[in-house]
Amino acid sequence: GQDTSILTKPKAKTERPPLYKVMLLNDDYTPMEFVVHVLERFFGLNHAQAFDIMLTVHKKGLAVVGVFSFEVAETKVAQVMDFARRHQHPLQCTMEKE
Ligand code: NFA
Repeated sequence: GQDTSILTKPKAKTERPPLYKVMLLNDDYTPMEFVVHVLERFFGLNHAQAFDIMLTVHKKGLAVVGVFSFEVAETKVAQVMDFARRHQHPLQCTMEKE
């Protein structure tokens, strides 16, 4: 037809924005109670959920603590990294596209 683009690009899919996994990494020095506090404070987990995820990180080396939009994930990572640095703990928080 007159609109040639419809022949070459017929798919008008409803694209969702990409999601990002936010992960916590294990280390030998950050106190377990501090990690539990971080999970409660920045990820809205209750104490039991926070304790479970902390133990998973401790035993497996890392765990996904939540899945968010880029902007929210970036904010969580920055908040956790800043909080850990201020308390002089080496806790690492990273994000990765799902
Ligand atoms: N491995 C730390 C310890 O034994 C606890 C920890 C858990 C640190 C989860 C970082 C993340 N004190």
